[in-house]
Formats: sequence, structure tokens, C-alpha cells
Amino acid sequence: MKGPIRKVLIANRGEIALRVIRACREMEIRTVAVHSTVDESALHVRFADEAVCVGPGPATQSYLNIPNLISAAELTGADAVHPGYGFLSERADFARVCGKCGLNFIGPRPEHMAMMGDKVRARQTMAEAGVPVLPGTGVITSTAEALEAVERIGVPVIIKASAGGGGRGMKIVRDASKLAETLATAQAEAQAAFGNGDVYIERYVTSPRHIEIQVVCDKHGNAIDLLERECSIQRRHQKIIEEAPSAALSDSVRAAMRKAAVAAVKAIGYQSVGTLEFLLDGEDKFYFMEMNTRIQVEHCVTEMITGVDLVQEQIRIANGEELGHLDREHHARGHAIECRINAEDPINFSPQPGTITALHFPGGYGVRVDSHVYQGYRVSPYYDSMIGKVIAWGKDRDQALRRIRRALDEIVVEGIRTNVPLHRWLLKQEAFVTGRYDTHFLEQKLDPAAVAAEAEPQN
Ligand code: MV4
Repeated sequence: MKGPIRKVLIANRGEIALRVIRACREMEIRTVAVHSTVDESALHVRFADEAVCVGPGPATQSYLNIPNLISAAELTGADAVHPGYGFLSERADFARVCGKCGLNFIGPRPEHMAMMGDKVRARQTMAEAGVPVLPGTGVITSTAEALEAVERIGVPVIIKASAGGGGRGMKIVRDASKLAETLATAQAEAQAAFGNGDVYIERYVTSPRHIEIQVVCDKHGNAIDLLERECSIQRRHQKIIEEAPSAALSDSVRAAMRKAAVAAVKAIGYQSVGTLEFLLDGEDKFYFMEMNTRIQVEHCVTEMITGVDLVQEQIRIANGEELGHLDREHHARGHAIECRINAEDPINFSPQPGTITALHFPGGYGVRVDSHVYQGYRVSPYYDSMIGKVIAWGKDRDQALRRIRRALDEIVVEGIRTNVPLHRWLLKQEAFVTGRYDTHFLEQKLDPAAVAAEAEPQN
């Protein structure tokens, strides 16, 4: 890996591939898109300087096909690879292969990706760095060990897969008599899902908020944070709305969370952008959950309040540049809210593949739309149902809320159902308006009839 990056292969598709191409163009870096046969006429293919077909529709044969991606990079003379989010973005083996092939992987070092992918190791590492973690265990090796842990911690507890993450492979135990049985199921399911049956136990926080800190770390030991994102509006661990800053954080708790995050990444020598996920309980105590070693879908709300282009920062860091130019204290201003627009039924959440027959996106002051779809676009059943993100900025939360509601009223997507009616309903709920909601809000309060009413023509 020598010299600055001149040509980036984007090992991804959809809106994030466009996002990376846009960052590269502004930096005068050439781009190579890769695509499956299904994505031949996708915008990332058209916006990139070059494009290479890497396989058929199923992602395992194209966007996850490491030999084909590396071949595409060699064929086109790319000197760097940006993995986006999802797909290979947190695969340490992919980052390692890129390095071995002389490609600059735009992301953290493989060691840190592997460390954070192992949730038991991540938890231990963070605890050693002085970051608060919940009472819990290492890998559980026997029922006796699990019973002992629950005696110490008390119920409820949660059993998590060490190779899981993002809410996958978790089981709540509310009654110690169910522990042995649930443990066996959790281990079997972890083995089947991740090829690794290791599980661990933590005290279960019943009504937490999910708050994450964005960090930016260069290769010279400098690390800063770019404040938090509030991500508690989710369903089945899929975030739906994110905002920055969080309405739930007092200045003192925010300061403590930021300090813990920066101390942690400095302690481990982390490089690149990353996110530390915390749970905040009802008593203003926060606990480390996971660290994401990629750019995230919701990075835009941080960009909107800080003025920092996080993808360009990833590239600068990969180039070995220092963070000196980042002056967050001067930039953080106002409030941003993001709505993820999904091609799915707004009531039952079933995916809605099909052709978009008419499309209009919102605009105007303070509104950003990151999307790869257009009129005539065919939403494929092979990939994620997210068709774009609408982000609104305001000088305060109230203005951001009014603006995102206005923006959502301007959207037209015809031909397929989307979750826009769900957003319109959500943004009017008192709990959302007052900022008093936790991770269970959507699943507990969803009102199908009221969401259906939002799907009717509004005027
Ligand atoms: C928890 C938890 C409560 N207690 N761990 C889900 C995503 C993953 N990053 C961590 N997650 C959680 N871990 C303990 N010890 C609650 C969540 C959680 C959650 C749990 C059930 C339903 C929705 C949730 C949404 C966010 C986080």
C-alpha cells in the first residue's frame, strides 16, 4: 500500500455505493462499481467511472464473492476498496485478503474487526478499558456455570451469541427455572446461525434506549467523537428512525458516554470511523453493547449536525492523514432526523419487490435524500428493502421534526408499497414528539388502523 488512493472499488450496491462514489468524486478519486446481473442498470453503475459485473443476483455469488471482487479490483487497477455497510463490511477475512493483494481497505484493521465481531472479547476489552458493561459472563461452558451467573446477576438475564450482534441470536430468561432449556436452545441456534455455539449472559435491561457514539480515529493515535445518535425507534432490530442528538441525554451523561467511547478506542488503537453502541437505562446509567466497525446507514444525521463528511474522513484516514482538521466543537449545531424508506408493507412489513412507476423525492432547505431509486426502477427481491433515506436538519428538534414531516408529505412512490405511512404516523405520536420513547415503542404502540389511515390520500 503505497501513495494516496487514486481509484476506489466500491464493494457494495444501492444508496451507500452512491454515497461513496459521491465522496470520491469530490476528492477527485476514480471509482469502480461492481454489480450483479440484476443491477446492470443501477445508478451506482452509471455514476462510477468504470463498472464490473461480479456475478448473478444472489449476493453470495456477487456482492459477497471475494475472489470475483478482488479480480475486479486487479482488472481495473483499483488501489483501494470501500466495503460500505452490510455485505463484507465487517468481515476481517475480506479486509485481510485486500491487504494481501496490495489493496488499501477503507476501514479498520482486520484485528479490530475480528475483536469486535467476537462479542465476548469486545465486552472484556471494553471493560478493561474502563467502559461500563452490564454484570455478565464470558463464554458459558456448562449449565452449572449459567445457574451460578444468574444467581449472582438476578433475573431477567439475556443470553447472547458471541458471534451474533445486531440483535441476532438473543434470548431473554425471566425465570431461572427456564435457564437450562433456554441455554441449550440458544447454543444450538447460535451454532446453526453462526457456525459457533458460544453464548454469554448479561443482566437484561427491560426498557432501554439505544444510543450510539460516532468515533473517528486516525493512524497516528488521534481519536475524537462526533456526538451520539439516538436509534431506539426500531422493529426486530431494524432501525427505522434515527436522530442526533438524543433527546434523552443530559449534558453530564452525554459527556461521560463520549469520554468512555474515546478512551476505549484510544486504548485499543482503533483506526477509521466506528460506532460504540450503548444501552441507556431508566436511571441514566449506560452500558457498552457492541462496536460497529463500519460506516452505518444512519451516519447522515451525524453529518448534518457536525458538517463532517464521514466517508471522506474514512478515505483520508486510509490515506494515513491526521485528524487535525476536524474541529467538531465548532461545528455541532442543531438537530437532524432520518427516516429510512423501505419497500415494504407499512402494516405487516412484508417486502414489496416490484417496479416504481412514479417517483418524487422531497427537497428544500435542510432536507437531504440519499437514494438509488428512480422512476422505472425495479426493486429486487434479492436485496435489502431500503430504497432510500430522507434526512432533515433543523436549528432545534422542533424545527427538524416539522421539516421531516413536511418532507414526508412531499414524497411520492407509486407502483410498490412503502413504509412512508408508518413514518407519517410515527412522527405524530406524542412519545416521539416529546422524545420520551424506548426500544419497545414501535412494537408496543403500533396502531395498524392509524397507519392505514396515513396511506390514504392526505388532501
Ligand atoms: C440488550 C438489551 C437489554 N439488555 N442487552 C439489541 C441489539 C444489540 N446490539 C443489543 N441489543 C440489546 N441488548 C441487555 N443486556 C436490549 C437490546 C435491544 C433490544 C432488545 C429487545 C428488543 C429490542 C431491542 C432494541 C434495541 C436493543
